[in-house]
Amino acid sequence: MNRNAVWFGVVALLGTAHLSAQTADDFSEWEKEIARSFAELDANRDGVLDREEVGQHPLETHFSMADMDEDGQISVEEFAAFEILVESIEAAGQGPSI
Ligand SMILES: [Ca+2]
Ligand SMILES: [Ca+2]
Repeated sequence: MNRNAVWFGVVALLGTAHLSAQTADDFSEWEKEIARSFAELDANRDGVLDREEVGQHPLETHFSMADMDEDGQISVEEFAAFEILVESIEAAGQGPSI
């Protein structure tokens, strides 16, 4: 199993946990929030984030981790998956803060 397959498995698990913990309304609010944060970072509006756009955002430090398909850009799906991961870590109250 390669690294990406492991990652997608982890994200799928976390996503399921995330969904079950919230109502559908909360989830669509969360989706909107993700889309808004993503749009704020996507300075050139090409629908993906590159390292330059991520800039000072905490995501910059973890760029290669968030970039699951290793194409050098963060898609909205990768961004959402990364946010779920960060929230899960924070909710668990363990690990380094991201
Ligand atoms: Ca962009
Ligand atoms: Ca990518």
